[in-house]
Amino acid sequence: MFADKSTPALDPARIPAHVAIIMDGNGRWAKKRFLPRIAGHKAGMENVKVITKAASRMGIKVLTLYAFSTENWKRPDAEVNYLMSLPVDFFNVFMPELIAENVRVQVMGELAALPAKTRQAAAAAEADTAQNTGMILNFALNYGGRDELIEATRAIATEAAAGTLDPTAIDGDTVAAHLMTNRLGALADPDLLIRTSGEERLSNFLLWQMAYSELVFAPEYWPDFTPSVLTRAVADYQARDRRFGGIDANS
Ligand code: V07
Repeated sequence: MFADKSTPALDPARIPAHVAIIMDGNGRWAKKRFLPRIAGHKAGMENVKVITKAASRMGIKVLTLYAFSTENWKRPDAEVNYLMSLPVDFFNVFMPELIAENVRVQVMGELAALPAKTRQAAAAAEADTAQNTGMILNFALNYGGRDELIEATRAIATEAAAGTLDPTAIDGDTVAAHLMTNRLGALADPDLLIRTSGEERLSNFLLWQMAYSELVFAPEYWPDFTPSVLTRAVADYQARDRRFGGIDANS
């Protein structure tokens, strides 16, 4: 990240189309304030709205947010129950603003394992914003990258065994078409991954899709990740030289 705290100017022609964020540090944010962890998750949810608006106005086309991983079930029951109520709260509180902002909500992950109220809130958020034509706000809920690849492998093997898919024709497009991001079409792969709170790991997020993503690690806890920190992360991205495994014209 930039050493100074000023907000840099962005090149409007090179805004990353797909930005993914691991929203880490809500518990630590709360602890620092002697608050319960769930207060951190509530502040984190408020910040989802703030950053969604900022990203949409910046010209980002897809914002994928890692809201709940398949490993988060290991947390105390009360915390998991609270997390499962957040899509419901989000829907009740923020949906009118998202509709006004022309944002389209999509949800990916192993949704069948979620409580009915959580699944219904996610389905309602998708349905009520399905006509919106602006930024896609893509929530990863009960998502795990390895599980996604296992599921894709199973589906591909099933088609091959049934004779509807020629195994020698399987390529990267075949795999991509069987991932949960296939609905995003050409925008399935994040250009930029941001992880907040200083941790520098992928933690089983979009493994296939992040093969060529630029990674930016921000020290701020998620509730403290402001629109100007987002702007700095995008400026950091714009300062890099993306090669996608090839070599660049200047080298
Ligand atoms: C969650 C708030 C953000 C910080 C990180 C964890 C807590 C928004 C949603 C959500 C999900 C689906 C949907 C609408 C909203 C959410 C969970 C946790 C489980 F359709 N924030 N948020 N879901 N947190």
